[in-house]
Formats: sequence, structure tokens, C-alpha cells
Amino acid sequence: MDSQKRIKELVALINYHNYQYYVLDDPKISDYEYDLLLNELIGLEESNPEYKYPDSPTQKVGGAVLAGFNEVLHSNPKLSLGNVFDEGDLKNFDSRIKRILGNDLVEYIVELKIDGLTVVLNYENGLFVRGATRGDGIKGEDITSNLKTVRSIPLRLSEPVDVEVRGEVFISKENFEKLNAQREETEESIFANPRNAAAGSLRQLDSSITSKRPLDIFVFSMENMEDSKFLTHVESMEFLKKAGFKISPYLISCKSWQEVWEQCKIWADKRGELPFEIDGLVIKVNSLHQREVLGNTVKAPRWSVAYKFPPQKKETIVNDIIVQVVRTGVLTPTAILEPVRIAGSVVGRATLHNEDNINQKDIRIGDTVILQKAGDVIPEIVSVVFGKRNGTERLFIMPQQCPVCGADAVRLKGEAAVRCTNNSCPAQLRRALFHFVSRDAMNIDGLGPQIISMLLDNRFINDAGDLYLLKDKKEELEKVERMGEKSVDNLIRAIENSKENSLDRLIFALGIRMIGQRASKLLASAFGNMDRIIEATYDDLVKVEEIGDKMSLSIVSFFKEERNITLIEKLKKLDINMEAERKEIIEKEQFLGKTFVLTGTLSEFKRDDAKEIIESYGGKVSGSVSKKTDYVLAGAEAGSKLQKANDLGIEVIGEDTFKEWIGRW
Ligand code: 1X8
Repeated sequence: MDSQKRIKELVALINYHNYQYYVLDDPKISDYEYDLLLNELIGLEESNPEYKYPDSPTQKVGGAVLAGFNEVLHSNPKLSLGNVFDEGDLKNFDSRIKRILGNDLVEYIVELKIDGLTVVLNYENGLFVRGATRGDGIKGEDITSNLKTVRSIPLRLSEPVDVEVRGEVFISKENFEKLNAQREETEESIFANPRNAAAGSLRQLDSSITSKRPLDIFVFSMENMEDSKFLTHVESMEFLKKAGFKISPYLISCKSWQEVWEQCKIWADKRGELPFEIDGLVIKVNSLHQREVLGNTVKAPRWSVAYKFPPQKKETIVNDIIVQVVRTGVLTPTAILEPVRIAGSVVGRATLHNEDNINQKDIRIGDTVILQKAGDVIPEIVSVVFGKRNGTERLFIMPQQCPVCGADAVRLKGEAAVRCTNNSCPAQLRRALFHFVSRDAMNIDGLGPQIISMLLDNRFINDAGDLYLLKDKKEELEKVERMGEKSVDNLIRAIENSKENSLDRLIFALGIRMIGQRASKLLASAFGNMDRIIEATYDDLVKVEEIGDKMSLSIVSFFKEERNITLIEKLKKLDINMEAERKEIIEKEQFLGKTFVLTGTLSEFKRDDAKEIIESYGGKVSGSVSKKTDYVLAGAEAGSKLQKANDLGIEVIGEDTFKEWIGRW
């Protein structure tokens, strides 16, 4: 069969199966058979690019990366809706409609208000040509290539019509949980709620990223119905459904505002049982003729309104307050609650964030509290029911030690968080290792989060130093699934290479709080080697330009921890470079090629250290003064050497000048 014909056939066939699977949730073939068809199409399109059709399902995997989104001017303003919050508001909405329409009967359609991102889709001749965000209602952003990847958005309709529809793109609760679990695994930031996840996914400039997100859509209105054959909204939705759209799942007909209010009460309770998030209901007049009579205000249509659910609140009891150590080492107090059902799920614990939050709200163990689950999925304690206290409640005291490893937990000035100071705390180790090997730190290629986790879980490593011992465990490593000989060799080579990294990389890799890449470079160049940084006092540190008060405190407290010193000693024994690179300091022309003689006692340097500094800056140190001596560095009680220098007319410098030259004063 000729390629063009087969391509056409495959496009139609795969689009049909997409529709069965993603819109109707009724697959007709196995995933395997589906993949075979898709692969065949991909192959044929590759060898026949001229037959790549605009409705080809291969576009669902994304493609070109955009520099930015173009602006789209909407055909008509995409108005937002007025809100009603209670029975009274709803009655007023109905009264206004009745006032305008006289005694006509009004049928309302009640629908779910999906908590996602509103988009506008345009079809010409049945072909999807453009999709945009709602934006400010007048202008949106062209996100066509991202919307093409949404599996339930049809690329071609069953009829060759020109149509504009509005819908809500969302991510189901189940897929949201899965997506976040995945992101946690790969150390990516997690989304606060399904709406943010959907919005973030649609704003990707690389549509292949969007294609990997489990986006879905409900279409809820047809926008260009001016001269349409439809008499009602429901008819237009039935048409859209037949055309291939996944339409809003409940269209509940109500004959009075009282019936509508019943639905509001029903859904406020039932919302939790839905597989996706809703933040209210939308109430619409069904008759298109009546809609036209009612018209719009400047802001919103008079024939529709949104009912907003009250944030869900429940009373419960704080049975205990425990402290969890999160990956960043922050000790997070968490309330253990008497389980309550709220917004469809049973809540048994709530984060209390930090000490200050507990104190401000005066939350005590045994308290009765108000728990709230608003738009966000994370439950929160809003307040204490003080009237229910009986005197048995206990104050919570933040521990001074990490509950996981027992190391000191400290609260740094200006921070609400209390942190475990132990960098190798099991709760933190994984994260510390991710950081240690990362590109800007030790830059060990091929050591991603998965491999690190595998190494930890199989007890190949217990700290960063153990990475450098892996070369002795080659055979055991090769036995691990997916670690062939070649990948083990590559990994070990990358680890070995990192031994020669510059000092600033190592400093950064240690993960000292507040010490980023730049501060690491400054420390490396100011102190020259790791030992001097370890020995540096707060006063020494704050003198370094750009190293401020908080950074200095953080450095001092880091090196006070014995575990951190032990790790550095271990790394030193394993031959990890602890010296600043020469090239960084060759610029110190006072030293380069110059011969120094040391005499007397320096107050801030041991003689060996001073020697090392001079050498590291490109100078030489000699034991006796001669004509070849360039400088004599004289400390207190300098004796004959100083005399000789003066006799020979050799420049004598003091400790202050020396410190100035090396950038420490
Ligand atoms: C917004 C939404 C509407 C519907 C569902 N979800 C939304 N987020 C619906 O009509 N079923 S209508 C709407 C609007 O007009 N702003």
C-alpha cells in the first residue's frame, strides 16, 4: 500500500482510539496494539515528512521549543462570572433574572466548576487550529502546541465545522498525587495543588514536557452560537459531545432557585468524592434566547453565576504534636489529629509549619481546633477553640536535638525554622549527597538521584567520603541491576576525576548553610586551603569581603560539628584536593617570583602557615637574608635577620602589610 494512504488510515485509526480511551474512557485495543500503530505512523512520517498531517496524533508527544508565547486577541471578551456565596445571593440572582424576563419560566443548568485553567479552543473545518489561555479575558497566550499534547483534546472533529469552545484544563486528584510523588523522587519541587500543576504544565515552552503531564479537559461552552441552530445550552453541549469533545460531566436541570440551592448543598458535601477538584458550581440559564435578552454587564453575563463553596472547616482534637525532620534538615512540628473527614478525605495530621505559628495560635496538645481545607489540598489548623480547654492541655516545646540523629538543632537568627546541624543525619544524608555530586559542586557525572538512592539503600555508602571508596567495590556494584561493567567504570572514573576539583567546589559541596558558589570562591581565595577555613574565627571570616555576619556564623557553627570535621578528614585521607588553585592567586604580584625571609613571631600565623601562603601565591621562602632576598616579613622580637635586612637595604614588611597583601585585614 502506498505510504500516503496508510498514513491517512493510521491518523484516523489512532485518533479514534485516542477518543475511545481519553474522552470516553472505553479503550477498544490494548496499550500494546496502540503503541504498534503509533510506532508505525511515526516511522512512516519520518520517511515521508510531506505527509505529516495537522491532525496527526504524533503531535501529542510535543515538539518544537518556543522562545515565548504569542498574544492572542479573543474573538469576544471571555467574561468571568459573578459569585454567590449563600442562599440569599442566589435568590437575588434569580430575582434579577425574573425581573428582566417577566413571568417566563426559567430553566437553570447547574454544572461543576472545575478548578483548573480556562482555555479557548478554535477549530476550522473541524481541524484544531489554535488554543489560548483565557488571560485577562481580552487577550490570552497562544499555547496551541501545548494544548495539542492534551490527550482528550481532539485534533480533528467528527464534523468539518468552524467552532470555538471554552473549557477547563485540569489534572485529576489521582494523577496529581502520582505526579508529585514522581517529582519528589527526582528532587523537583512539588506542586501545591492540581490547579498549579495544570497551569504550570500548560506554560511550558517545551511542549514535550507538557505532553508528559497527565492533563485532561472538560469543555463547558460553545462560544460562537450567534447564528446557530441550537435553542439551548444543553443542545449545544450535546453537539460538542458528538463532535468529539469531552464535555462537562454533569448538566443538572433545575426549575427553581430552590432546586439550585439543593444542588449547592449536595455538592458542597459530595465534592470530595469526585476524582477531580471543583471549587464551586456554575449556574446557567439554559435557553439561548433568554440569555440574549438578559445580556451582560461590563464584567459578567447576567444569565450565569458561580456558587463558591465555603472553605471546609471541621472541629477536631490535637492528640499529639510530633517533630518530623524533612529533607532540608528542618524540624517540622506536625499535629497528630483525631481523624476527621473533610473535603472527601480523612485527615489525621496537619503541618504546624514552625514554632512561631504554634505560639501565635497558642496551639497545645489536647486542644480542640478548627481544621480547614480551602482551595489548596493541604489541611491547616486555623484556630483553637479556647472555650473547650479544661486545663489538661500541654504546651509543646520545640526539641533542642534532632529527633532522628540526636545532633543539636538550632534556630538561626532571623529564621523561623529550627534545623538539625548534622549534615550526615539520615534524614538529610540523601539530600546532602545529591548536592555534593551536583554540577556546580563536585560535578560527578552519572551520579543522579536514583543511583545515589540505590547506593544508600544497598549500604554501599554512608557519607560523601564513601563515594571515593566505591572503586574497591566494583564487583559488588556490577551485580546491581542496571549497573553494567561499563557504567560502573564510567562512574568510578567520574568520581576519581572529581578529586582534583578546585577547593571552592569542595567548599560549596559541603552544603554549609548560606554558603553558595560565590561565597565558596571567596573563602577559597581568601584562606587558600581547607584547614585555614576550618580554623578561621568569626572575626577572621567577617573580614573577608562579601562574607557577612550570618554567613560567618553559619561557617563557624558548621565546623564546630565534629561530624563535619570527621568527613573532611576522611576526604583528605582519600586525596580530595583541599588547596586553592594556583591560577586563582597568581594574580598576587607581590608574591610571584619573590623571595621572602621570615623572622620574629607573627601574632596571627604560624610560621609554617605563612610559608605555605607565600608559596601558594607564587613566592619562595628562604632561611637566610641575602642580596637575593626581596622581602623580610618581620614579627615581634625579630633579631639579627632584621638587622641584616636593614644593612642590605632590603624591604621589611610587617604582619599588617602581609595581611593586606593576602586580602585578610
Ligand atoms: C468557568 C468554569 C465554568 C465551568 C466549569 N469550570 C469552570 N472553571 C462550567 O461552565 N461548567 S464556566 C466558567 C466561566 O464562565 N468563567
